[in-house]
Amino acid sequence: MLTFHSPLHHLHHGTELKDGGLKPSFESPDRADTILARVRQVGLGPVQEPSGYPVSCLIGAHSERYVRFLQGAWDEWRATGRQHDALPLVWPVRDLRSDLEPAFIDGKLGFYAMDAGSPITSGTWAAVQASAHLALSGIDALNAGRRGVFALCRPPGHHAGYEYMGGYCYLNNAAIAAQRCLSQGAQRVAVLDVDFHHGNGTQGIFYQRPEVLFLSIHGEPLHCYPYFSGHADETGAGAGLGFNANYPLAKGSDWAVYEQALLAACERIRRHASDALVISLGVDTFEHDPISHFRLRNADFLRLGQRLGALGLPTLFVMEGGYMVDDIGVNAVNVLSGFEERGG
Ligand code: SP5
Ligand code: ZN
Repeated sequence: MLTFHSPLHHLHHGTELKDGGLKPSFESPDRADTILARVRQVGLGPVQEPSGYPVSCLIGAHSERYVRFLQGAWDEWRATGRQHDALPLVWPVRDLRSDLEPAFIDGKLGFYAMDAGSPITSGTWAAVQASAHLALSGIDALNAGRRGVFALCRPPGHHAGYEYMGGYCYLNNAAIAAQRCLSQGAQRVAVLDVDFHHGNGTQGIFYQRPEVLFLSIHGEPLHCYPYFSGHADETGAGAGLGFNANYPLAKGSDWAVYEQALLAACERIRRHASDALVISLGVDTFEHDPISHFRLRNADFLRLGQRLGALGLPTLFVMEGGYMVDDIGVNAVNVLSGFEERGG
């Protein structure tokens, strides 16, 4: 399997508000380094750097003004004399105004963020842009005839919405990939999110669109981040009604429980008759993940990959979460190896 990777991810490493204090983020550069090392160790296949793309390839999944904000946020923040990572501190909840973009950076940060987990640092934009380019390059490789491609994205993307960052995510790499797939001629695309956390950003971006089927298997949202989306009754709206499927599972779910949801999701994908499949690949479903609550074991990730391979679709894997760095390489690459056994 072909892997796309960029060393530019190192430019992004920041802090998050956690347990009531500002701490180094769980989402760290050694995550991608460990996965890349494992890709090489097992000889998964060639590793390539991404192509360059214009900013216009990001629009559609995101608004122009949001992308412009991301590009300029660090300079605006620095211009006010601050040197620490930029983090939001006020949000336009419910009855506050959310129709006007604030002019001052502190207001903009809250306007374009869902949480205080996505710091903007001096290197964030360069890393975020490179991460999206990995996903775009992955789609181009599928169009050139590849059957499975791995975009080793970092920062991750699935919590980022049409106009907001959050949950360590800035640009929604999976959504940007699905959007490109459609613009290159695909009629229907499915995005299956297997990260422990609900893919709220991807869901929101495609909620009203029938050509993109979004499915997510995750910790049930009354108890698990992101708390405010991911329930089973969120099934799409307007023309997209029936093209969104959530499979929330109880804390502590193991492979036996997980596999049932996975089989249901696979069946739904078959019915959609998709031309291509994008997998939001989070491995924070691992039993020892420090921030998540499922109980998947190393070998279960192979089984997951086998099920995905059996769908027989051109498939782009986009890296999302996974915070047990010791095992992140083994678990992510197990999914990819399983895929190749059954479908490669
Ligand atoms: C891409 C992705 O997986 N994003 C996840 C973002 C989760 N952010 C909130 C984490 C809160 C964790 N609190 C756990 C405290 C453990 N001591
Ligand atoms: Zn996650």
